[in-house]
Amino acid sequence: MTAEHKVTYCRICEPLCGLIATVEDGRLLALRPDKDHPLSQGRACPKGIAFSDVQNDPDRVLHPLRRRPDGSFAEVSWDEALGDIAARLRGVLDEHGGGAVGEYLGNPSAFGYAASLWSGLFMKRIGAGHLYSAGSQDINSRYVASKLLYGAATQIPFPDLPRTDFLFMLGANPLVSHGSALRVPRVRDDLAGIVKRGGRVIVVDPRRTETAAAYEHVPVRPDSDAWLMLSLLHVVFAENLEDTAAIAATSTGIDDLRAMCAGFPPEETAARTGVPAATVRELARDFASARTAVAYGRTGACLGHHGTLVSFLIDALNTVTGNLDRPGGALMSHQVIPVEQFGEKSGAFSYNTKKSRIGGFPDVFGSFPAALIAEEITTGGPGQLRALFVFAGNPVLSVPNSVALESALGQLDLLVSLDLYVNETNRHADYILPGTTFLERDDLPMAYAACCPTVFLQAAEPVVPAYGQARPEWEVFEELAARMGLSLFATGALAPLNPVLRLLERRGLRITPQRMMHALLRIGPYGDRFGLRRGGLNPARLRAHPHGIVLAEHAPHGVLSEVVTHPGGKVALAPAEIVGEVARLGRAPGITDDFPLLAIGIRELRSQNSWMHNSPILMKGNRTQRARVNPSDAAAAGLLDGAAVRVVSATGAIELEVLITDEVGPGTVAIPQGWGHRGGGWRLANAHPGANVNELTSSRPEDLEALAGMSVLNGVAVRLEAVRRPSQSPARYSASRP
Ligand SMILES: Nc1nc2c(c(=O)[nH]1)N[C@H]1C(S)=C(S)[C@@H](COP(=O)(O)OP(=O)(O)OC[C@H]3O[C@@H](n4cnc5c(=O)[nH]c(N)nc54)[C@H](O)[C@@H]3O)O[C@H]1N2
Ligand SMILES: Nc1nc2c(c(=O)[nH]1)N[C@H]1C(S)=C(S)[C@@H](COP(=O)(O)OP(=O)(O)OC[C@H]3O[C@@H](n4cnc5c(=O)[nH]c(N)nc54)[C@H](O)[C@@H]3O)O[C@H]1N2
Ligand code: SF4
Ligand SMILES: [Mo]
Repeated sequence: MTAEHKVTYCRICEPLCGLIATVEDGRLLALRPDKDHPLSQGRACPKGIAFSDVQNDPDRVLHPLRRRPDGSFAEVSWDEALGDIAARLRGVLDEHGGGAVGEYLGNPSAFGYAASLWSGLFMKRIGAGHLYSAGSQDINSRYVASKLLYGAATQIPFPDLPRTDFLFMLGANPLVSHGSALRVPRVRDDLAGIVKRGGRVIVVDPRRTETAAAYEHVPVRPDSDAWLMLSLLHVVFAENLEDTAAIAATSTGIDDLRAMCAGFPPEETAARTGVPAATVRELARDFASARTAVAYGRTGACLGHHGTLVSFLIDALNTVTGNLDRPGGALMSHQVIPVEQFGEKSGAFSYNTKKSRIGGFPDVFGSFPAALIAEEITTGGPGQLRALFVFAGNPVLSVPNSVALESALGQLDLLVSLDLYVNETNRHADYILPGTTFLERDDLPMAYAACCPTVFLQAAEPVVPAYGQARPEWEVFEELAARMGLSLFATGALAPLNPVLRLLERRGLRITPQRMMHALLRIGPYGDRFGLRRGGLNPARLRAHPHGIVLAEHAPHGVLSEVVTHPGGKVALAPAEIVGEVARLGRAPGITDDFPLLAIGIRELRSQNSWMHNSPILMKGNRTQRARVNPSDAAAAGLLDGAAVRVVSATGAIELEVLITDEVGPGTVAIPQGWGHRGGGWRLANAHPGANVNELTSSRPEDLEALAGMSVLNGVAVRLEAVRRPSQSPARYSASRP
């Protein structure tokens, strides 16, 4: 057969860049960027191209696996695996109830719609008491900030990059991450465009990152952004730089916000933030007086001790300067397929409707902090976690205090993983079920695709049939429900979709995730209303435009009063939770004599969290994980460049190679995250293990962020110790240097 070229899009990270897959006989030969993609226009990053290594990886799990008593895995049939899982789950439910069952959703689950929907229905149906996700290590603080500000957690404002004159970026490194909670596949061009138009890009970051080096860098001490943002707002108010008309029209609580900021003049916060008062004053003036300006923050804003507060203050700055919901400012996220609108209606995007058994944390979308999983497994009593599904996740590397988590997993009665690999987490599972890659399934974008300055939609068909016995993950949950005699639709969770479901029923169609999404598409703002609106979107029209359809050049503005669900459609600038959090400021542990430095994470261009280190293309060049240490701190600890360092925190210690550099300031240590491979089925990754930063981070409830239960992954107090002996522990780090 001759090779075919199939249009698709990448689902590794948020830009969803267009790709062309070369396929022969149902096998992928290669991936290349799609020149005809309206947004990415021929751009894709090394990970996207290297996904062919994952698709064709000889180490990929292609059969259901059952763990043997000796820890090795044996292939079993789907029938056997699902039969046993259903029976064992039934046993746990009969003995302990749904409160003993849980699920952890990893990051890749957010890049397909079907399985997260169906697994959610399944968990709801069995009354699962434990839902967790990568969100508590990533973005839940952002959601909670939005819940407090707008009443709608999924309303995540994003910077209108093509039109802004002033981008104030805090804790994001889009030249490497390619943007997060922001869909701009050509982010490099978008940032350059701002400066070309005569605008400015400010990057607030403890590290001189790739993005910071390319633009105006404001170095900041880790975990001090709350003080910086309060000081910026302080100056705006003290110097009467606010937009009073916009404030009056769009918000409530301005007097309380002003009072909250009064105690934080930049002269008093400079010692903590490391940002000189004059710089803060100038930034505040420049931001407020720019024709248009927008503040944007991402994981560096979300993962400190005050992640919800920092995310909140970023939006508050946009609001009080009149830059929220206007061109060139922050635009409200805008969905083509109104999944989130229905989710908000059905109550799926809840906050603080229940509390975690351990720690008493508020739920975020029904989920609790993943940092608590270990203690939820090891703590007896009603609601003890006994059966856990891990879907597209590797929490043993990604969740704080991974040593505790890894040892707790062994106590579960049932651990089931749906994944592409045997990883550090599911090597402890009873069953590993082979999931499909994004090239093997249909998709429609969800979630952060709504944070796009252009209104755009692209649908993807599978470009290759599932390899081996891999199965779409949603079918696994449907099949389990069937084997347990449960209907997924009996809970009322889909009640807001009843008209859609009835429609499918009337047509005699089985309810599948795809049919549900297509129905939502058709009744959504751009849909064809099942023929009532000429030219509207429907599945056939999407198929006719495989590169996607630009529905509007610019996302809408002036929509605040429609999307904000607070009384009068007004933004709440001083909710009690935030007032309380400001009052608590400063009680976070911070540095001590024992642990005088603060550690932060690094994302790398050729990694995707923990799961692409088995790709030969990405691992080329003898990659090494290195801790970045400032020369003064290196001298104080007696470290030599290229030698090994032991990084010690109150939770644990890791060893890795040190890179002495002034890209981090004194007092800051930066360490790449996503490493620490050992014992999974990914052989190349195991040969370049690196160290797991989450052996340093804390899972103690008192160490989590208060409002969203976020893991504190940046600003972790540590000390450095020179490792004198020659590097002898290759299981911990790779000592080789390019
Ligand atoms: N210290 C520290 N820790 C962090 C962070 C940090 O900055 N510092 N970042 C955090 C962030 S932002 C995130 S998102 C989390 C990520 O945390 P996780 O989601 O727990 O971890 P990943 O490394 O993304 O692992 C994803 C898993 O999904 C599998 N997978 C990939 N694609 C598919 C698929 O299509 N189907 C199925 N079934 N499986 C698939 C991969 O093989 C891999 O095993 O880590 C967090 N942890
Ligand atoms: N190549 C690549 N791309 C990725 C990923 C990957 O692993 N590799 N992961 C994907 C995922 S899951 C996500 S969530 C996104 C994240 O997208 P981004 O948030 O843009 O990614 P990061 O590179 O983690 O950027 C966070 C920045 O915050 C800085 N920072 C750390 N602590 C602080 C602090 O206290 N204050 C301030 N102001 N800054 C701080 C860090 O130095 C870092 O530069 O990236 C995605 N894209
Ligand atoms: S930037 Fe993200 S979405 Fe685009 S090609 Fe790279 S991995 Fe894929
Ligand atoms: Mo993430």
